[in-house]
Amino acid sequence: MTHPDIHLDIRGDHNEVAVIRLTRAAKRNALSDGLVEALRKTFENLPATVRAAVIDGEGEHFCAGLDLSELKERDAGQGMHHSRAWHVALERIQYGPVPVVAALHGAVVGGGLELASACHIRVADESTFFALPEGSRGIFVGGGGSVRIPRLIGVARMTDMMLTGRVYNAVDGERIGLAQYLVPKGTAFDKAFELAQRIAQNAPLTNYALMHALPRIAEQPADHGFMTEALMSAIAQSAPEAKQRVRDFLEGKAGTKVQKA
Ligand code: 1HE
Repeated sequence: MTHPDIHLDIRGDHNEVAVIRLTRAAKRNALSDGLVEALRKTFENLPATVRAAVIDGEGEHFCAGLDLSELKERDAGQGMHHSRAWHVALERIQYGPVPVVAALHGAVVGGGLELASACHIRVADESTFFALPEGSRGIFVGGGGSVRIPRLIGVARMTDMMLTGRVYNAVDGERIGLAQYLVPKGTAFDKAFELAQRIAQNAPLTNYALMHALPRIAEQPADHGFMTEALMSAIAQSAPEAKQRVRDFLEGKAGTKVQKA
């Protein structure tokens, strides 16, 4: 274990799902510098069997953001390095080895929302609320929020959240795109785990393409995007596993027919 405030549990018949839990409930899972570093190390050192991950928080809240008790006077250079350390850690989640599902409940605020935004899927239970209190604390986001959050909800909504301290409840959070799933109170982890198990069954190269190629393609000019897509598509379908999966479907052995929703 890299840090007392983080717990890693490897689950599944083939040890394919990593469950990463913030265990600092007494401080609402506020992210100290040590905890941010531990998150980075955890994602850098996941066992090779892991194909998907879930991240959640112990207690009544997912995460209260930056540990404000560590917010000290920093000169510009130190402040930049502090923010960059968050960037590195959260990039290890977004562009790490496996897709990550965030199981959200209670406060998902400040750096907690930045952490959730670095994940690939967000499941919010009905108790979840989202906010960016940085505006009222006289600071700015520093954990990649200004890059990732507008891509989920748009610049106008993020500006409003920071200028006015607006809090979105779970229903509105899901409506505007802060979460992709809304589930009854207390069930976010179960849903996130179910999704992670499903994701873990995909061909690893497809998951890699979705994590590493898709967000970059979406940022490229269309003609570059089409080219990157063609390359990624050719690589994915040439993998032996892809050929086997298509053969299984054509022979009626796949068991993964698309069902009506
Ligand atoms: C904390 C923190 C924290 C709680 N840093 N200690 N984030 C914020 O501005 C959010 C600040 N927190 C809150 O608004 C509330 O704590 C909650 C809505 C999340 C939860 O409320 P509640 O009533 O359940 O708990 P509480 O009584 O406010 O807090 C319980 C304890 O956790 C208390 O410590 P105690 O020793 O008095 O028991 C709090 O001080 C402590 N605590 N949140 C440190 N954030 C990369 S840049 C990112 C920039 C940001 O994230 S800024 C936004 C920071």
